[in-house]
Amino acid sequence: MSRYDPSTSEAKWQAAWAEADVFTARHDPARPKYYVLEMFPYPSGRIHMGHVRNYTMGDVVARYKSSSGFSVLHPMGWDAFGMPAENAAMERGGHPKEWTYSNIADMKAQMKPLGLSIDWSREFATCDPEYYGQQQALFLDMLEAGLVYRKSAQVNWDPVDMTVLANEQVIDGRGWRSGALVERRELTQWFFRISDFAGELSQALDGLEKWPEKVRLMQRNWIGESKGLRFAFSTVDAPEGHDRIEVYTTRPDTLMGASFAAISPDHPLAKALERHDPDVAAFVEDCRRTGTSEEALEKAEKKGFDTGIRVRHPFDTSWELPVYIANFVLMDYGSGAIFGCPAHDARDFEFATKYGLPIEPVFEPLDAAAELPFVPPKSEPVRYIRGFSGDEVQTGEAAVAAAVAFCESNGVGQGVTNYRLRDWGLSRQRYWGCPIPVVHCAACGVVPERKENLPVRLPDDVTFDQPGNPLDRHPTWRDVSCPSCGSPARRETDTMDTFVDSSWYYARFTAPHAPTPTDKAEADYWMNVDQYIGGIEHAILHLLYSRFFARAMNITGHLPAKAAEPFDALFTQGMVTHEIYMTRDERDRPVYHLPEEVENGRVKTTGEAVHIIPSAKMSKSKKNVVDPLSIIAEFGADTARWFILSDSPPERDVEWTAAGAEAAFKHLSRVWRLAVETASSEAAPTAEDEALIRATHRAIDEVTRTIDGFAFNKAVAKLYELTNTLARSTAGAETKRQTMRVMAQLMSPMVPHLAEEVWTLLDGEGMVVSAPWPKADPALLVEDSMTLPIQINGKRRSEITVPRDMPQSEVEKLVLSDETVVKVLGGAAPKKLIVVPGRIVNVVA
Ligand code: ANZ
Ligand code: ZN
Repeated sequence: MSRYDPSTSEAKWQAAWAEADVFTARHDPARPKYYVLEMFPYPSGRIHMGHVRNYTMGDVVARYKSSSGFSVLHPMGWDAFGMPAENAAMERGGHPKEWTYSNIADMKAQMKPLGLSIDWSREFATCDPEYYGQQQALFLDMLEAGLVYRKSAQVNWDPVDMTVLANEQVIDGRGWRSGALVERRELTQWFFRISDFAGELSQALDGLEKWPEKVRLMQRNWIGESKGLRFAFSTVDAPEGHDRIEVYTTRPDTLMGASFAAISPDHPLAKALERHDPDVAAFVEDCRRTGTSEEALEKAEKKGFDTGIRVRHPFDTSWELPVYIANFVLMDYGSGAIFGCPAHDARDFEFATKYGLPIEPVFEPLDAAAELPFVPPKSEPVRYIRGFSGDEVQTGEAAVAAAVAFCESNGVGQGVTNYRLRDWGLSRQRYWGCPIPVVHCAACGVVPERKENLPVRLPDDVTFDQPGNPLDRHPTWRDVSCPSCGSPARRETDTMDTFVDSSWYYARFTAPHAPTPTDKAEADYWMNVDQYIGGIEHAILHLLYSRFFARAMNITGHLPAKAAEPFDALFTQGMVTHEIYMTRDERDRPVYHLPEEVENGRVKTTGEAVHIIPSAKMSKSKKNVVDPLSIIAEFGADTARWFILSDSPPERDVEWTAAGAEAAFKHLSRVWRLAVETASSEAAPTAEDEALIRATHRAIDEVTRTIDGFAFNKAVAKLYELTNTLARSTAGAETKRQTMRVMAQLMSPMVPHLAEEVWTLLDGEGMVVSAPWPKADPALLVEDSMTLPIQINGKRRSEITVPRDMPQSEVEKLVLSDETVVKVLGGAAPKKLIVVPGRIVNVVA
């Protein structure tokens, strides 16, 4: 290759790597292992620049670790179940399975040219029966261990699509696809007992030091640990069996400002009242129409229904508070009942104002009169008018602690820790997911499928011409005999939430074809994932569910205890952005144009000037997308990789520009030209050799450190610098060749194809992919040397050059071995030897 020509070179090296089988992960007990994983993609059919960035980063780490002596596991798979496949089948016909596998084939073909160091022998899709069969085995083990259970729960029901919707799929009270008004329904659903692990999942976040702080914070907030008081009101005039109402409060310090109690529309007391009172029934029915999410409830107008029942205040039994049913009280948080203190809670204030309830402050600001509601941060000192401890001025935090202590010592309730995290509902009334492997038998109830009958396969012969779950109307699949008693029974037709599939795939990669979910020896060797890389959009659910599954897999014997936290280090990369090009049509509506349709600020075909909107995340709707394949076709994969690593720190957004891509290509071409020149040079060694050797070692040191620190842009910058240094250097040919070989090694994680080409040209041994990572010689890194004059008997006679930080005793030794000093002393010890640090050496002979 005399000209830099990635089009032939890249395919050639990819074939050579495959031939040499260099990316197959090997369980080698003699070597340390390194497991690097990028979040596996959903097979939408097209890879985009976000994928390119994500996989390139993982690839840099994988290649670097492999060169550094680690046995590397760098797998890839497909998060392949989910709604889009089913929607495609409904809209365009065809089968979700065909759609999915053909997309996988397409995407894999698009990924291959990137030259990623992936062990493709471990590839799987979560819709492979082999994978989901093991997921079913895992489910059965979790069922046996009590980690999964059934209960009746409120769900968002889309009456047109006949399916349950997640909260995010309900938009303004309507189904996101059908647009139908969503109903709240009570259905029996499967749940993972993740809330049992809430405390542990929250506390263990402290130990995840190699995770971004913001991700830990997001998880912590989602789990939502709070400390408060649980106590019971005694009731007046309540139906039988309801003489107590338990409440949970995080502000027991405000108890003396209580003006009402409120229960959830789903509270047992509300249900009891509903049976006899049509007004209650109507109110409760109305509440159920709003979505089930906390957010929906937060936004909805606060509504209450006065039940006529009262409760006694715990500190003054003659003080009675009315009991309302209120739409903002959730049944599955705390105890589904509250007391309201309108003076110090905005929601209670709105409620009390609406229903004419008293509003009595418990504390005031230190300096001014209180404007109600007064809701200062808990850490702020305030003046208590009606508190529980002697101190008038204290923070909310201190007052809460004092109130809990006071209540406990008076036998009114107990300090408790509560979590916002709910159990994870995994049932989906969908076809394209992992079947839940149980059977419903009239005689035996819920019966687990026998393990030897796994996988419970999805039937292929289904159609999507009717709404609802095709499994429900597939008699030969649905109707089975009970695995326990043999009488006619029905398969569970719900499938699992696709988050289940991605909650343990990292464990399966350690032994993708094992006849059990994992293989102990393999899991022991490969776990944990040393470096996980992905998008911040998965910072909450996916990571939390994975952390739960790792614990569940430990309990069920499928993962070692050390893997309770499966991801040692997490990196969340920034987005790839691009300018948006817009014109307007005759009715002033925006029209967007692809970057390739625009030149010099004008639409190529029409000459119309475009309005340029600043860079934003690449998105099809705004057409600010660049197709990785077209970039590879134009410049090669190495250019795409180099550019996407070069411009910004990996955690920040990177703006894709045509000029940037071109500059990257130019640089790589220059490196190649320099390599060709260097290879044929015959220049003799010069005085410049040492300087170039030093620069080379400094580059080794810096690139190594910056790759280790995930600062790939800095590694790239250093390689630019080394290229310039080499180009300008007048060192001899041999030294230059040595530098060029090191350059090939240092750039091989980023631009692996060009690196192989350069390495070969300069007679590197074997392929650079298998060459050990270069080591910087610490002695050559010491740039900070200094020259000290040596005075002998007051006269300057010589000098020495030493590292600036050399200890005095070492300098003395060097002085005594100086030629002139040795001559003058003639074998005798000096009378005096004084080193003035940084200045001068005095020798008295
Ligand atoms: C009395 C009170 C007075 C409260 C006050 C707040 C301010 P966090 O902190 O998010 O955990 N609450 C308790 N259970 C509830 C439920 N099932 N549905 C709706 N709200 C509920 O929230 C705890 C606070 O939210 C509790 O403290 C309770 O109101 C309310 F000035 O009790 B508080
Ligand atoms: Zn049975």
